[in-house]
Amino acid sequence: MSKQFFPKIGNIQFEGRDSKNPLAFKHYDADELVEGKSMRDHLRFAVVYWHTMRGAGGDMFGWGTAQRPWQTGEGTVREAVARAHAMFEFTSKIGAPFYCWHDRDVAPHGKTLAESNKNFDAVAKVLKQLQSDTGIRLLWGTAQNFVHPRYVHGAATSCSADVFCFAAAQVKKAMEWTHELGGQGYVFWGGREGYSTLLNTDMKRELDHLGRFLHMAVAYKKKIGFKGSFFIEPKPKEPTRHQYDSDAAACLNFLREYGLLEHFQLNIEVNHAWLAGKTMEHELEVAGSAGALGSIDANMGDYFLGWDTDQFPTDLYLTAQTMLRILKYGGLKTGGVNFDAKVRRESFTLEDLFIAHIAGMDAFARGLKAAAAIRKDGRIDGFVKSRYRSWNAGIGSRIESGKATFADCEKHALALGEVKDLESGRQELLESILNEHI
Ligand code: XLS
Ligand code: NI
Ligand code: NI
Repeated sequence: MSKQFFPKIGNIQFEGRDSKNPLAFKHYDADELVEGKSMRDHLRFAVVYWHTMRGAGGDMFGWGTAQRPWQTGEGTVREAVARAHAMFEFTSKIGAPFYCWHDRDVAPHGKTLAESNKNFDAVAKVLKQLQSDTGIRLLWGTAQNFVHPRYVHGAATSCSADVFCFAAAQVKKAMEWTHELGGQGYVFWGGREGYSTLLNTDMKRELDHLGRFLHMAVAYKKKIGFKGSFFIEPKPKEPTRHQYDSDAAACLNFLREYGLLEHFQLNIEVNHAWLAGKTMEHELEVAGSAGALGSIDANMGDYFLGWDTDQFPTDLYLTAQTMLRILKYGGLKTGGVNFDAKVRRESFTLEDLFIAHIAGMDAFARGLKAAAAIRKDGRIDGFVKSRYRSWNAGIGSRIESGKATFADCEKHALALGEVKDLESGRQELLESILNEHI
């Protein structure tokens, strides 16, 4: 690798739980086996281009604060190539096997679509080289269909058919490069696919267009022979007031309604779940039970702020509950734990980028170990199983198998006179068992 952007920092090592070194893992030991599989393979960590390389720490009230020597402000392909080197140096040193991008994080917008494509081609070739130099793989690619002013009314759900075509062209290109770079998946996050007021919106027509758009993507996937997974990433709002892919259940319903379910899985993001008024584990359970748990965007929100703060996930209860659901549904296959997270504006040094990822990776390692211990302990699973035992035989099993009628239920209830053996839900006990493992 040419010029180093992090010359003072070497490869981050696992030093064990007693280490006080801020630049070392205390819990994430990539080779350690959990339930017979290495942590590396369970967690499949990915670094994001957008926050980690492009985030400057600006907010509505202040300029960026982040020290990012690769951001020269030129907006050229040359700058983008240097940034690609910074990205791979960082990802190698932190020891993440994967990374993710939006097309326009990687290469600058051109004045025309043709120029944007040319810029993207030039930088994506460098990514290909860097992937082969470092062994880092692409978890997923996506198209940034929300920053440019043309997407003011949405992309696939824009009122303008011209805008739809630009969005389609961008996704087409991003899919081609995802395929060429061996991406494990491709993500659709509906940034501006929603509305601000129904007074100017034909919702049904917009949803039909989104359905068309995704069918076109499925057809193109087949055409180019891309074997990776398609993921939809739910989020209820921000930037739109109402986003169509509002939560896991809404996405699944949409996919089912438009005949797309077999082609998509979900990419569940913690902060988006919270914005939808749901827990992460709820969203994972909804996706998992539908056979559609694909990947996760790992971050968390702030309990006191109502927007996508995208903080690094450092809450052990969150990571433990997340990993419990993921293990329950057989683990991540083509998906991964993608740090769609940004350092706080106050954490502006280069070192903070490492510290934040270490904090997130260690929190997930502990969450994974806690989840495995809870499963091995078996009390929580055992409790849930036993709670439903009235369904295993007699009237319960006849209802489940579809053999019982309302009249049978009535007969059963009349014979009982009253339900006599209701049992406690034991929430506090179960929470304390969870605590034992954290
Ligand atoms: C924004 C989303 C975005 C997607 C990729 O809130 O999380 O970053 O993950 O387009
Ligand atoms: Ni995300
Ligand atoms: Ni987000």
